[in-house]
Amino acid sequence: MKSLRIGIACYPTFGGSGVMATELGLALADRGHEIHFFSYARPSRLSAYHRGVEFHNVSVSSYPLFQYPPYDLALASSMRAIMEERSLDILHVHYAVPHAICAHLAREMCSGCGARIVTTLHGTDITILGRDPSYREVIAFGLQQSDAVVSVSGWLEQQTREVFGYEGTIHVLPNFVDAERFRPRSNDDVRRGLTSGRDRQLIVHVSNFRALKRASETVDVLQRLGPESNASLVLVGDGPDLSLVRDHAARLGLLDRIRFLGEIENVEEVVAACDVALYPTESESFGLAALEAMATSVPVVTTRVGGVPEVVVDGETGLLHEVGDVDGMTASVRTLLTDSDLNARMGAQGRQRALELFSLDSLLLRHEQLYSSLIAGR
Ligand code: GMT
Repeated sequence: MKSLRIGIACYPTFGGSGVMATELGLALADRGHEIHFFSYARPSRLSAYHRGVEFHNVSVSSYPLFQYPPYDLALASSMRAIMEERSLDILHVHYAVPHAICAHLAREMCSGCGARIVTTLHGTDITILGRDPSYREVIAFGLQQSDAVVSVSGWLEQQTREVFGYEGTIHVLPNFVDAERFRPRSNDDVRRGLTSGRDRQLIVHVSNFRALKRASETVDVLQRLGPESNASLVLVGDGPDLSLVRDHAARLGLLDRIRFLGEIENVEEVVAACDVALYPTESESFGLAALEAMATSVPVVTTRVGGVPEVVVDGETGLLHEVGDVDGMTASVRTLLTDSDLNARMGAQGRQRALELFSLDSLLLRHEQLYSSLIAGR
């Protein structure tokens, strides 16, 4: 297809929406498109120079009258400037708040700019902020002004219809995974490091440690596995609840069986060195971390919430439980740590599913098709 000029706005953090936006932009650049990222800091997966990619750092000036410096206005101004200067074809924003409304404002301010606006909904922009009276109407307006609305799961599409009574088309383009990067590896070195050379099995949890991830329950599972288990817990990422998790582990006397790795760039190597991935989450529109574990052939124990069952098939690529069912999750983790045949079978089926339904290549193509159809209808 013809090379396009595409603007992408996202959050720069380790959260799934920023990761998806960045990976998509980098892959589009590799296909020959010109990509412009907008955010208040360099996205975490955009650390190196990448051909065809420019990053526009949105800085917000302070002023004595501003109790809350208006990031959204600064973002809209930056988008408008690049939209005009580079004649952007597409402005693809990830996470509705405030990005969708900024994109609309940018286009309104730019005379003669014909960029098509794509808004990808990621989860709490609909399920939490969409119900908040402070944001509800502005999100609804942002959706109406978008030329295409994308949701990362069928469940989130339904939520969007329920919360907003939205009747327009919603394109379900799920999260994807780079299956070359997230692949099974014989990671003896990493594994030896994580186990301090001892014979231990590894449970991994990767998250942004917000309350809804219920990360403390990973520690509860470790405790309930009991002293007879040789399992250790590997916690990857950072966020508001991490210190609570650490305190909880200290109270239970489990600190020596937990590795706190923080935010790291080579998540894929760590996940591939582990035996089971554990996600006790209470809300998830998709569950990118579960998909990444599946791609590395690591079976997933998680909850039956939101879009998770569209990703993890119960009894096939992992085991699903009700939120808060710590005993159930403990039993599933124990099974997957002791039954190596089952572990290998579920792991292989997980990778197979990731390749068949959620590969970077197929999702890249589907995004290109969406962009083409919008440009054709211009
Ligand atoms: O919606 C959020 O809470 C933030 C967002 C993020 O940036 O991490 O997470 C959502 O988007 C991810 C990427 O599409 C999904 O994999 C997560 O399931 C989703 N989180 C929630 O719905 C809580």
